[in-house]
Amino acid sequence: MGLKEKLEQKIQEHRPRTTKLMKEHGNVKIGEVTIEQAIGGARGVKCLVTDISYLDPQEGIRFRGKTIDETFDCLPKVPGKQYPSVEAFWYFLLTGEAPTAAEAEEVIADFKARSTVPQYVIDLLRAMPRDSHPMAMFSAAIVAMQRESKFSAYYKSGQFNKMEAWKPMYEECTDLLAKLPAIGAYIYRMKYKGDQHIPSNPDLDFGGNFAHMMGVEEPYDDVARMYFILHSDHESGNVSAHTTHLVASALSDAYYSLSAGINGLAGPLHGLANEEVLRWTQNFMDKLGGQEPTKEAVQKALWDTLNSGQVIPGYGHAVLRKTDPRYTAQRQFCLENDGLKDYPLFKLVSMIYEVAPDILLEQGKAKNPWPNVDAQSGVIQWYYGVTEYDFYTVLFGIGRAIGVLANITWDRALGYPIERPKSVTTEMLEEMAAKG
Ligand code: NMX
Ligand code: MLT
Repeated sequence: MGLKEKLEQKIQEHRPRTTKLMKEHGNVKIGEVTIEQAIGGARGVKCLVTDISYLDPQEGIRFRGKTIDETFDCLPKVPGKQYPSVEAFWYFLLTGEAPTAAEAEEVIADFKARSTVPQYVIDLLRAMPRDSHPMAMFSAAIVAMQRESKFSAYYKSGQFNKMEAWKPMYEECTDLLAKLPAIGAYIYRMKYKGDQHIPSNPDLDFGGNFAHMMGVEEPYDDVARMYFILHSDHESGNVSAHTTHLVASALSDAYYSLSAGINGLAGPLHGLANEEVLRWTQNFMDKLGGQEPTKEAVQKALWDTLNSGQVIPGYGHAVLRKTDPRYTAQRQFCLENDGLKDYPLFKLVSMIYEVAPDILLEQGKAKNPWPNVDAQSGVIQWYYGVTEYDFYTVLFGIGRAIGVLANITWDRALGYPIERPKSVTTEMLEEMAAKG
């Protein structure tokens, strides 16, 4: 059974559960909202539903019920490689089942058939000022392809059927995802590699072809697979996932929705933190002027950052209350790699890990003093020669697309309505507060 047929089967099985919950248990309370939550960014308010991933504050992310290690273990690996293909993972996120090697190969072939980037996207990227941020380029490239939308064409066809709408959405999410490695690599080489480009290799999978088009040698292909899978999904409340879902809830197509989500990812409190971590460490190294970093110097630099009103990038989290297992997975990758283990930047990042939590605890503001995914990801990129850190959030964006596109396919499958929470005025809150 192909992926689309398997997905259809899963959707048919799932729909009665959602219908039953809505019809028979729609008035069961799952939480309350306080004034602090209404003003404070809806932290902890349970008002989104997804089965694709779940974030436990202590344990971290599970994809379709599996931890990071279980996820990597259950998926077929690319032959001769350490990590599974992104295509196998896409199958898993969509269906909740690990594909066989043959099923994964089918998805790889399907992605290849959809991977050509239209020339007008290249023209658009070339027309943008070369110093545009890579995330602005990435987002613009995605929204430019809206004219290809199969979902919008279906909506306009006059035959729109809510139960069938996931099909064109699935098609265009796959179309869009399959093109992202080539778009990312084009931006990278246009901006940083003298505008010299490397044509796609049709024999390679998503991660392998990305590494090839970036012009970075093995094992960067496995790094890319690991990186994209780790960054794919973090349940639905984070800014990029929530934005993508929100925009799609208006029946905007995948191009509009993903572009909007990518714009949210570009903020320094969200995905741009991976760029900020490298900017911070490079500034720190520059100030040291070639001297070995000491714990005392790191402590002083972290306090200087806090005292100047800035956050320590890569630390803290809105949900997590422990070290992010995505941080740990990447740290483990470094520790198991002889070159990386002794790499000065890795040692510095490890030293920050030793001192930053205590400093954040002493400062007493951050609810979570532990590192998140962004604190570790740049080191690996840097080690493999991708040192242009303003590109790092594009890497996050390619990964994040896998999760959010799987989510909006399911949004259409389950007929989720337009999202429209209610607002109140400050005066109303004051009245409610007075009543207690
Ligand atoms: N450095 C300094 N202050 C911090 C940090 C940090 N790393 N994390 C939280 N705080 C402060 C926060 O700014 C807030 O201060 P104030 O009361 O003055 O506004 C206070 O601690 C309470 O914030 P929290 O409730 O702990 O965190 P919140 O849920 O509001 O925000 C983040 C979560 C992730 C935005 C926040 O921890 C942060 O800014 N971290 C640094 C940026 C970062 O690493 N972002 C990447 C997150 C993961 N990702 O990839 O998206
Ligand atoms: C993410 O991966 O989206 C970040 O860790 C932020 C979040 O979950 O809020």
